Order: sequence, then C-alpha cells, then structure tokens
Amino acid sequence: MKNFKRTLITSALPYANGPVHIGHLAGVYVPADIYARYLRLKGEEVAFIGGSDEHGVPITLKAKKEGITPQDVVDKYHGMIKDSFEKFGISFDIYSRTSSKIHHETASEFFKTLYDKGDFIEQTSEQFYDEEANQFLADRYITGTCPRCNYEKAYGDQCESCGSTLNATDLIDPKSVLSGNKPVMKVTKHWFLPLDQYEPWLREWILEGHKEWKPNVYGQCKSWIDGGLNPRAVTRDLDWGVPVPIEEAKGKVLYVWFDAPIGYISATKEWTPDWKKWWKDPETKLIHFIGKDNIVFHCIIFPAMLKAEGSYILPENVPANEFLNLEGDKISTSRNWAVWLHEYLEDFPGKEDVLKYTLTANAPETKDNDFTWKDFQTRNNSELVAILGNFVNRTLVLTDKYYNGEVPVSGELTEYDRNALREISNLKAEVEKSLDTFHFREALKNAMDMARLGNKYLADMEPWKVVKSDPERVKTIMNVALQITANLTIVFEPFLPFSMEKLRGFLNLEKFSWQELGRTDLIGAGHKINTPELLFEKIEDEAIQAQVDKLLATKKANEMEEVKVNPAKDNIEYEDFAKMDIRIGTIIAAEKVAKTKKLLKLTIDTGIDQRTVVSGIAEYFEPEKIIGQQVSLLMNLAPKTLKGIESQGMILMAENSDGSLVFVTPASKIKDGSEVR
Ligand code: B3M
Ligand code: ZN
Repeated sequence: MKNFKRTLITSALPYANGPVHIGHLAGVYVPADIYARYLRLKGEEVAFIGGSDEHGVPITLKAKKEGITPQDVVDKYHGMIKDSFEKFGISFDIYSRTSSKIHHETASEFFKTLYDKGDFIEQTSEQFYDEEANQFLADRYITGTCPRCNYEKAYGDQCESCGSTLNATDLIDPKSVLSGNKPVMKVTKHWFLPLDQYEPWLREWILEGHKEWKPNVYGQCKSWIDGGLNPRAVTRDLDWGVPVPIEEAKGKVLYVWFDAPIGYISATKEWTPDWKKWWKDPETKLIHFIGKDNIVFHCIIFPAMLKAEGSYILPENVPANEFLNLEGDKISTSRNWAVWLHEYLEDFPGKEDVLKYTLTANAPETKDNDFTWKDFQTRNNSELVAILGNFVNRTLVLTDKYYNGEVPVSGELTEYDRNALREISNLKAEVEKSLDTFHFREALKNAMDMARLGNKYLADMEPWKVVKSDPERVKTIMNVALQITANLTIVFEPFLPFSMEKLRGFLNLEKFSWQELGRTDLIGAGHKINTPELLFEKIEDEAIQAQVDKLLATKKANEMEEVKVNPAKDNIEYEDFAKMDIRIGTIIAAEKVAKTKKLLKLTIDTGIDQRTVVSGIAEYFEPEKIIGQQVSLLMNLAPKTLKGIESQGMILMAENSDGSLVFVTPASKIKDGSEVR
C-alpha cells in the first residue's frame, strides 16, 4: 500500500442541461460526499471537487429547441444544480463550471501541450455539412429514416425506436435539424488521441496494477482494452465549447469529453493557487466518483490524456456505481421519470438526511438497484425512527427524567456493560474497513448496528424497571447509554450530517474527530444535556402517496405522448383512391352478433339502400347508443360473410394508440349518400 498525504476527490460533472435527480445522487454525489466527510473527520487533507459540464451537443440542441442561447441554458441549470447540491449538503470545496474563463484556458493549454509534443494524429474524413447553415453537423443534428426499423426520426448516432446504434451515413434520407435540408458530404480535419498506442501501458497500469478496483470497473476496462483501442477524435465541428487553440482548426471546438475531465483541474485551480500539489504530487491520492456510463472516459481516455501530458498524477481508484432505477423503470430525463433533487427538497424540507440514508442503504454499488417510495418510507420509519431515533430518544428522555439532564456518574461496569462498549470499537473497525474500500452500504449498516446495539442494551438492562429496585445501577446504565449516543454522533457524521449536528445540539456536545470514535468517556459526568426533541419523524402514508401519484401522472402523460404512429405507406395514384366508393350513411339498427365479443351487426341507411355491415366495434360501443350515428362507409368492398352474416361494406374508424376506436363522421350533418373524396 502506497502512503498518501492527501486525497483529491472528484465527482462527475453533471451536464447543465437539466436538474439533478436521485440517480445522480446515489451513483456519484452521495458516496463522494460520505467519503469526503469521513476523511475530513479523520483530520486528513481533502479536496472535494465538483462542477457543471456545460459543453456538448445536447446543450446546443436544447438551446435551439427553446430559442435561447447555450449560455442561457447552462446558466439556468448550473444555478439550479449548484443551489440544490448546497441545500442537500453535498460538501464540495468548490462547485465550478466548464464555461468559465479559467476552464477554457486550462483545457486550451492542455490541448496545446499535447499538440506541441506531437501526441495527436490528424485525420481528414467526410462529414455531413449543412450548406444553408454553413456548418458541419454533429450526429444529433441529423435525422433520417432508420435503416433497421424504418422509424423516420432516427438520430445520426442512434434510433430511439429500435435502439440500434447508427452512423449518420446509415440513415435513409438524412435531413439537417438546422435547415431541414439534405446535408452534403464535406471533407473536414480532426485531431485524434491515438489510444491504440497507450494500450500496452493501460494494460499494465490497470489490468496488472489495479486489480483492487471494483469488479464492474475492472471488468469494463478489461473488455475495452481486450477489444482493442482505436484513436479517438478530440475535436469537433461545433460552435459551442472550448475553441481548438490552433490556427488551422478555426471554428472547431474540443470534444466535450476532452475538456470535461480537465474541468476537475480547472476547478481546483479556481479553488486554490496551490493547485499543483493536488494534481502533480505523487503523494496525492486521486479518486474519481462516477456512474458506470462514464467508466471508459475516467479509466482509459482521461488517464491516457494525463499520461500523455506527463506531469499529472493518475487516479488511484474509480469506484463507479451501477444505475438506480425508479419504481422499476429506468430513470429518464426526457420522460420526466425521476425524483428531482430540487423538488424533493421542497416536498420534504428538513429531510435531506432521509434521502441520503435511503440512497446509501440501497446504493447501486454492485448491480442496478431500484428506488421505491415505499422503501423510502420504510427506511425512515423502521430504521431511522425506530432504531436510531428511538434509541437516542429513550436515552435523552430518561436522562432528562431521572437526572434533570445531567449525565450521571457511572458506578462499576458489569461484564455486559463492558461488552457493549467494546462492541463500539469493533464496529468502528468494521465501518472503517468498509469506507476505506468504498463499500458505503456496508459501512452504513455497520453504523446502524451501533444504534441497534444501543437499543438492545436498553431493552436488556430495562432501566425503567431497575430504577425502582436499584437506582444506583441505573446511573451506570444511563451513563453507558449516553456514551453510546455520543459515539453515534461520530459514526453517523459522514452519512447523516444534518441529523448529527442536531443530535450534538441535544447532547450539548461539540464535534468529535473520527479518532475519538470508540472512546467510552466522551461525555463526562455532570455534563448537562438539552431538553430532548425528536431526531427523526415518521413519514405518513399521505406524503408517500402524493409522490406515487405524481409518478403515476407522469406515466400517464408519457403514455399519451407515446401514441404509436405507423410509418407512412407508399404513394398511390389518384386512380387507386378513386376506385373506393366512400359515402356517408346513418346507423339505423345495431345488435350484438351472438357468441362474439367484438362484432356488431349494423343496418346502415346509405341514401341508396339499407344494408347490413358487420363491424368489429362491440368492445367500444353499445348497440343502443349508436343508433342515428352518421358514419363513413366503404361501399364497394367485396361482400364477406362473418359468423353467417353477409357484410356489405365497411365503416371507417380512427384508432387510438390504446386500440380504442372513434367514428369518422362528417364535421356537420350531411345527406346520407354524400360521397367522400
Ligand atoms: N457530464 C456525463 C454525465 O453526466 C458527463 C460527466 C463528465 S465528468 C468529467 O454522465
Ligand atoms: Zn430503428
């Protein structure tokens, strides 16, 4: 094990094109924050760096859609994200942004250094270009028909209908999002980081040197490396981003994934003039907290960039998490399927720690996990309230009641007392081991075991009974319970900072350092505690139902939007259409066809005759309610016998996405027999 002097913690920079949600929190920010708070409590030197990722095509597209500038978009969301992180208590030392001047300079210099050393390879290729808008088109700026499923609005990189990954050149009938025109192919030049050249080094550094990385992270790296690495373009033809700092590349910007991780460096620079010790001293331990979709960028591409530059340290660990789902479905910003942090903070004021607790207890550390509101409620009511809150409350209330809030002098400890107190030290060792290896769920469980221990201690000792027979003994029991409580303020500090501040207030104690965890004399006899209040409160069913209803409403709205539109059919000649004799008629009789679910036998006055039509509409219409209804009727459809009844024609119906039907009727009443053409 290497010895490090300080720890540099980075957390992925969220794209400033939307607010943050519980998926981001569970995957990245909550574990990073726990880790930062834990190290600080140990008195270690820590920098916890965050910021918004403000470049990239999705931001420019969003701006275009809303008719505002990309800068407007990022200003709005950066502000919102920063504010909700602050309120939620993510303890960044700095939360910066990549549209800042310092970042542009830093990223620009970084590129220039590599460029001057000849680390890039230059390649020209043909790319789509919009001649009216005078610009090259990023994949997302091109739509067209998917070659796999014929969906007409596939993007240049992906078809959202069938999920295929595409190349823009695969699209049938490609169109520019900017002008709607067909783009042309035009030659352009880009700069590539030759990742293939770093393959032997990456193999050695990760596959040999970092076998301790989480299996999901190590496994992904291995499969990338084994699959063979290719040169990666680090420039783009786009007008939003960090301009490429060479004359020849006028109008081009750095690829967002080239500049974004450099954002960690720029933010550190912005935070302290002493930034070099954080990034260039091998005694600094660099840890990247990220979600699993960012692994390749943080374990392969960014390290290759750092290695190429040559003067920076490399990440020591990248404890990436899997994904958090919401009520069984993938979290999706575009479908609004998420619990947004800013909304949570409004809906559950003062309950920041409850969400932190739930997201940690259920963190997607080794596999994707599901967040449900029911689980959130149970975690609060059956764990925070019933275990931690209950123990603390009983201890405080009894101290208040028996001793007027003054910590009693302990008598001689029994074997049972000593065992209980020893258990605190054991649990401390467990929590440390878990935290040091990024097993935050386990660490939280270990901490909760300390509260469980307290509960069991009180339940076994029954001070409320013993107080009558042996009041001296109760002083010892309560002293022990108070020592356990004081220890809880330490062990839970990284996980539940707001609540522990509250608890320290109840106990009238200052913050202890992590090293003091395990001490059995944290509160001295005679120390006066404050009048107890509740540490956590129950969350009622109504509050949970309100959240569930909100999600149900979203689901419904999404279903309405997802009306499945079939692709257009091939063109026909007018003559083909003209062959159809479509007329308006009126239903004058209707009855169910026996032994069928779907069929109605209709009699229709067509203005020429009265004829029988068998129609599959019985699931949606009751026969007696449609008498008098005007309909459109395809008169000259060859007659067909259905269930022994000859059907002479077909009435036209429009079909909803859910399969329900509506009549196609004239907008106002018209004579039966009128032709539709
Ligand atoms: N903004 C992607 C993401 O939010 C990206 C992370 C950048 S970290 C340098 O998933
Ligand atoms: Zn498709």
